[in-house]
Amino acid sequence: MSELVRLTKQDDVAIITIDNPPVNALSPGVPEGIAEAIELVEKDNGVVAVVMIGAGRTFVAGADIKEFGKMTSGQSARVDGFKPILLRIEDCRKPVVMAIHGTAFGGGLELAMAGHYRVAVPGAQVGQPEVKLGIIPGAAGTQRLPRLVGVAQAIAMCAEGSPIKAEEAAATGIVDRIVQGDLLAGAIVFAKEVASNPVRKTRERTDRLGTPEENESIFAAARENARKRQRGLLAPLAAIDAVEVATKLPFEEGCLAENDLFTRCLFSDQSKALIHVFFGEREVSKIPDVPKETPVIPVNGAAVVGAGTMGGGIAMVFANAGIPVLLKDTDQAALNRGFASIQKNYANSVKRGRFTQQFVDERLKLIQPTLSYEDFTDTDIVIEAVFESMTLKKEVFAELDRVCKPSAILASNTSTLNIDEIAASTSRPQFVIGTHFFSPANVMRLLELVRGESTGKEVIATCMQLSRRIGKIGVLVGNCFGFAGNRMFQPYRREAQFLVEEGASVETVDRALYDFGMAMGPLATADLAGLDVGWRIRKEHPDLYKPGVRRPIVEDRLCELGRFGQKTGAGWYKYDENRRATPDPEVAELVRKWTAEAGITQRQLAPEEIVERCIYALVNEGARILEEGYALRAVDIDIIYLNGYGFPAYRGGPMWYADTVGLKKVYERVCELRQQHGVLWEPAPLLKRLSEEGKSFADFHRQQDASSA
Ligand code: 3H9
Repeated sequence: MSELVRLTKQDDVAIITIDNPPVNALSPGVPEGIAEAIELVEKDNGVVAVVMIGAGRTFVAGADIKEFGKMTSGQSARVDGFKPILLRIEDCRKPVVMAIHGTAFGGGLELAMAGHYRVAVPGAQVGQPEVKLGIIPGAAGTQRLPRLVGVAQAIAMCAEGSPIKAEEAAATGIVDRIVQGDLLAGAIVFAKEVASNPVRKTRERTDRLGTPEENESIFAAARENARKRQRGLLAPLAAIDAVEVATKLPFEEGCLAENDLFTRCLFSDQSKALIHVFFGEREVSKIPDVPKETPVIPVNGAAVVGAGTMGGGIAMVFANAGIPVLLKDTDQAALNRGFASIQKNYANSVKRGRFTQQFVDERLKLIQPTLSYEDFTDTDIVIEAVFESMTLKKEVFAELDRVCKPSAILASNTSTLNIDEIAASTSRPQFVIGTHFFSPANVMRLLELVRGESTGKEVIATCMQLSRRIGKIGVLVGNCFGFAGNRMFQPYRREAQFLVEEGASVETVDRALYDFGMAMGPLATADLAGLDVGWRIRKEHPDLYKPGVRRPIVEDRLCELGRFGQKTGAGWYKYDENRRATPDPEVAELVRKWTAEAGITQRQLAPEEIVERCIYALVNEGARILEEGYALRAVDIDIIYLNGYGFPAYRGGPMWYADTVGLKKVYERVCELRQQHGVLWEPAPLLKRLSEEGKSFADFHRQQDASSA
């Protein structure tokens, strides 16, 4: 028998244990081992029932996702081998009880549904998360699940991909019993109870499949919902189609239809991109010179300096993770305003059903407002979130250095400023790091961790671990102006403005990028963030612009007119009291006037050119960041853009997208743009080199350790 599957016996119950750490994925050897074990128990007259269970921390977390890459590159043809094994389990004449702890996801739930009964420990989770990988369940999940839980619930699980807890699974019909205490012992007791029952096969059930009349409106609503909430994604619609087939065709034909849809999704660019994202999200936590064993500093209490929007959001992040947090500002009025805004935020979450009142009350108790640094003496980590001014930040850090215990991590939430210069105002630069949260901090998942030249490895390891604990995805970047995310965003935004100055309307530019899949267009995003932020930075850093090189003219002038974006009711758009945007003819008029004065020729711009100019500007700068070592890998940049800048996950991130287009094509277009628009489009050397070598960004691995990032 395969080493990955064990067969043992307790009394007259056979126990099949799947043991493929870390998550018991259905890698080659596992399905075969299960099949072999079923044959053996079928033949063993001393066995009256079977329990199937996962070793270690979980039941089966699904197919081995690494295998999908091999399939789509033609290295393996195993797509459909698992389904006959599931039929074999279902046809076993002895009841098979699936014992679930941890997660039964994807192929894991499909395996569980082929059993005759399912028991689970409280808190275990079951789900069909395949859509998050751009595919649909491929081993009859879309056919068995509606037979167990009904059409509406099956659609919700297959098309949205969100798991449900064992308790809910018991209420909906997936789980037959919740086992308190030891799972294996409970499953064996259950197996003995049902040993003499006739086996019931999920695939033969039709009682929950509904009628065509009932189902019609359910499917219509699901499709509308998927188009709206999972914009641009193909898999959710395919999953709905597959569940619909289950209501119309016999099981075997339904499986064939599911297979067609599954294969089409698996071979799509979207699936490849989303699988890249799955592994990328895990890869970013791996820092070559900060090994897993690096000791971490215990974090039991935090403090935030600055009770503005950002500081308040960060305090909520800590409180939500159950970490007590001090929130400091310089005067009582500012502190009151900050705290009131936190309360309002939480109240909205309760209204929307995200949190219960009790949860919120407990979190609020964890946030302790203060006016004094003297309360910081025992704090493990301080996040400075004051106004973006180097002078002010240095003052704050000097003060923190004075009051905080020697092992405290001193972090700055700066989005652009030099971490080394900030660190130099303390006596402990090895404890200083950048923690760049994204607005709104309590919502956005990205946390850029900025490594200064002295930042200690323990500090990095601690912040990486802390990111996960506070529900963020931490990505380590180097200390350059704007770090990785904002440094790339600058040319992206620059091109968006140039396009408006060359004749595209504000709405046309935003629409083109929205249709590409961005969460918002670049100009609407600028209005949301506040145009004055960049304006202030440009005034503070006139050196960012080279004499004789074109620079955008409109945004600074909008700022001079007091149009700072949403917060002032006007920016690129105008806004009503609910911050709903409408195009502003006044802006169009002003742009015409200012560009005529500047002698900029107006022309028609197609959406393709708009997308290329904005996205290739991102890619070209990303290539520089990568080559200069300010990002560890191309995938780190992708994860930053997906989680902090609304880049569509189904395109994999800007660097993956460029790889998909082909670097040769991207490079040639950048060269054309260089000819048309000048030095701002100088191709990044890495883009040129990889394109000439026929390689991709994914192929780029830095030789030395990435100590600069
Ligand atoms: C599917 O089943 C299709 C079917 O319909 C069948 C068709 C025939 N495969 O996340 P973690 C690795 S599609 C390969 O850090 P956690 C992961 O990369 C699949 N590897 O742990 C990581 O490796 P490393 C449907 C996998 O405790 C390590 O395991 N299933 C897989 O935070 C630990 O993972 C899913 O989509 C896998 N399936 O979370 C479930 N899963 O240490 C995907 C994990 O080298 N998995 N790895 O970086 C998850 O959601 C989470 O991993 C899970 C554990 C919740 C299970």
